[in-house]
Amino acid sequence: MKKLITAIAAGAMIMALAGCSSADGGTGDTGAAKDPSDIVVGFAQVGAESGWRTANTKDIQDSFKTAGIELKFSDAQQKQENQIKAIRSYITQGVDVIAFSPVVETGWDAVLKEAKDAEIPVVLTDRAVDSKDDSLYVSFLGSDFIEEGKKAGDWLVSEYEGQTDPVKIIQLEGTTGAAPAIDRAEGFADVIKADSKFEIVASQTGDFTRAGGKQVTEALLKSNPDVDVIYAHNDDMGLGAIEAIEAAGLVPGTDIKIVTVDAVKDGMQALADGKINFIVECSPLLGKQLVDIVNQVVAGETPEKRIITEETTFDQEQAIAALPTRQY
Ligand code: GZL
Repeated sequence: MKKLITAIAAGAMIMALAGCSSADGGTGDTGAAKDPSDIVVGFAQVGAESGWRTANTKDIQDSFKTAGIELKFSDAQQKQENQIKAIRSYITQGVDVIAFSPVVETGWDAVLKEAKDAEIPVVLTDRAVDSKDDSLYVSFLGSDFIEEGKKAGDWLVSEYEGQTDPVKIIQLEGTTGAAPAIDRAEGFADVIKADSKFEIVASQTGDFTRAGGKQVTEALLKSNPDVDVIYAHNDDMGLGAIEAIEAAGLVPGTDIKIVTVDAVKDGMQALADGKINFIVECSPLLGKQLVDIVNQVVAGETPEKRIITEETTFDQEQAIAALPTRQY
């Protein structure tokens, strides 16, 4: 009898030791960092609509290559249904993490719920979603677009300090429904409303493209020939506006001042040439930070919920100085 009790006790001891020997109590998930070569990430990009987007894509692809992490990549050509399709495909493939830049703010809850049910963490990069349920994504990495709009407004206020005559503004909006378009308009309006001389006489989307900026400016110049300023939500639409202003026989940067957002090389060159007057930077270089977030998530750690990128502003002198070493 004594031997039997000893044997049972020894067996129980062995079972107990086996249970606590693995950090996870035997579930297999130790929470230890996975080898980068075993990690697979699915990235659903907006498209290739602007110089900013091209730089953003390159930086993300280069960063994951350097990290030795497999990146599955899709270009949605600025269509939400294509991004949703890509996310569903990543869920089916069972990737470790999904990351994407939502082309517009709304309409994501269903597919993000599917990712959550599949226990695949989602990271938002660049643009945000308006979902009420922030458990649907682990982190947002990108700029504060309202702040960017405010910086553009602050420049305009300082540029027209002391003037009492009306200042007529055309606003070239980004993609309708996109977080940067909504927020850059909000931040800009918040600042200029302090002085009634500023008036946005027309505001229309150019969809963040150079062609869109040119087309909309051509039309709006016809109906607003005495406009003073163009506020474009990105450099590419500002560069399109330059083409339209010159085609109308006017001098961009002089007859009509232009303030834009992004600070990509082509925009900075136009600023150095005096065709754009001020640029608010919006950094596309999110790749390294996204890799860090992926490594944290895969290791079972919790990244910060909102990570705002560092960025500045440029006037003509600063653009001339920055151009030679500009990365994008
Ligand atoms: C901003 C990004 C915007 C850029 C545009 O973070 O989403 O989209 O400002 C790009 O150039 O098309």
